[in-house]
Formats: sequence, structure tokens, C-alpha cells
Amino acid sequence: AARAGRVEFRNVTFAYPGAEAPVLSDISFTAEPGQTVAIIGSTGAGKSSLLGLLPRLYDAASGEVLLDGVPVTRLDRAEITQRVAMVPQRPYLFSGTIGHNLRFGKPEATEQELWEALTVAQAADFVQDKAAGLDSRISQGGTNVSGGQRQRLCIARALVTEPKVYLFDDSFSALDVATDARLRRALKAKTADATVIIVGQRVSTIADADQILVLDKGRIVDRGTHEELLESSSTYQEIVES
Ligand code: DCP
Repeated sequence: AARAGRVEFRNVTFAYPGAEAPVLSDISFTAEPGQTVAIIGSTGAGKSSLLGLLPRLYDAASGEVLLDGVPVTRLDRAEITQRVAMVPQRPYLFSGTIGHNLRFGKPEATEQELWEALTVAQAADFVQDKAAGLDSRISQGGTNVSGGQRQRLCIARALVTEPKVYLFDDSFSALDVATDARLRRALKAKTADATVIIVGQRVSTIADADQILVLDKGRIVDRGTHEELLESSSTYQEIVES
């Protein structure tokens, strides 16, 4: 099967409606299928805004965001959601069972598929521990599970849809370092052909990425692997040391 899920940003500039100053300026990078690209930078640097341009939460003011060579503005929403799954910074669970929440993007998913996704997302244990398992109720907004459990359920929900592109917006921050590492190892094995773009705060979350983009005030100020950036980027060194 043809590999798909190539993401390219070409000189992308973006400002929120009504705002004068751009939040993103001249962003260019490519993420190939099988690669992990990580984005790091201080709060307000524009990381979430950058991710949101791919599923068209917003559209670029200038430049192009391409998915498999086609500008996303020329794709319809269904084509994008089929190929791109985003786990937002504050992932949302709706009132219903865990099973309902996991099947949101793929109603026909089998129980086995749900358990596979939960296993990768390091969420199988706590769902198993609940008397009702997949039929356990989630309250509106997921307030009856912890922040880390909510993140893992939302990661599992993304996995169920088997997208070509995963966007993780700080999705591992509520996990302890060991769970974070296990989850990303399992994810890497399960999604070997997918394109993964991770926004991370913790260096351990992003250090093994194929390419790290250092974002500062809406611009990519440095890029490279962890080792390269340790040598070359004072901004990255500051983040590592903070
Ligand atoms: N912004 C805005 N309107 C929104 C969202 C953000 O005006 N609906 C502004 C606030 C910031 C800038 O855009 O000044 C960048 O916000 P991001 O959320 O993209 O920044 P980060 O994701 O890098 O920040 P954080 O690490 O805090 O999530």
C-alpha cells in the first residue's frame, strides 16, 4: 500500500481573526510518513496554533499547508478527519460509556480494536479495573477520570481511527515520565508508518524525534535532532535546562 500522510508547511503565516500581530510567521517544515516531528517552545510561542492549521481549525493567512501534496484548503473536512487525528491539549470526553467515547471516530470498531488501542495508550489496566469495563460511564467532560486517564483515553480514541497523521498537543504532560516513555514506545511500534507531530514540554518526550522545531514568538528559530540542537541552539539549551 502507498504510504501517505506527508505533511508540509510552506511559508505559513497566521493571525487570529481580529488580531493584528501574526501568531505564526514564515513556518516551513516537512514531516514524512514514519517520522516524528516535535515542536517545543515557551508558552504562547504558537505551538497549538500551528497544529490547528492542519485539521483546519483555522486557515493560514498566507503560505500553504499541504497534506500529501494537496493544500488542506482544497480538501473537504471528511477527507481530513479520515487521515488526521488530533489529540488536543484539553482533550474532551463526552457523557456516555468509555466504549462510546472510544468509538467516536469509528462507530464500527470491534471490542478487540478498542482494547488494542487502550493497550497502546497505557489505559487498558485502569479500564479493566472498572467493574463495567468498556461500559463504564464517563460523566460530561470526563470529570470522573483523572487528567492523565483522560489524556490516555483520548489517545486511544485517536488510535482507533488508524489515521495517517497524529497530532499530539502536549498529550503526555499529565503522565509520569515512565508511563510517558512506555506509551510512546508502544505508539511508535503501532504507528510505524504514520506521521507523528508532537507538541511537548518535557525534553524526554521529544528527545527521540527525527526532527525538533524550536518555536519562539511564532517563528522556527532552530531545528534539528536533540543532539544537534544541544550543540547549536541556545534557545533549546535554555529549554533543556529550565
Ligand atoms: N491565541 C489567540 N486566540 C486563540 C488562541 C491563541 O489569540 N484562540 C494567542 C495566544 C498566544 C498565541 O496566540 O499569544 C499563541 O498561542 P498558542 O496556544 O498557539 O501557543 P502555545 O501552544 O505555544 O502555548 P502553550 O504552550 O501555552 O499551549
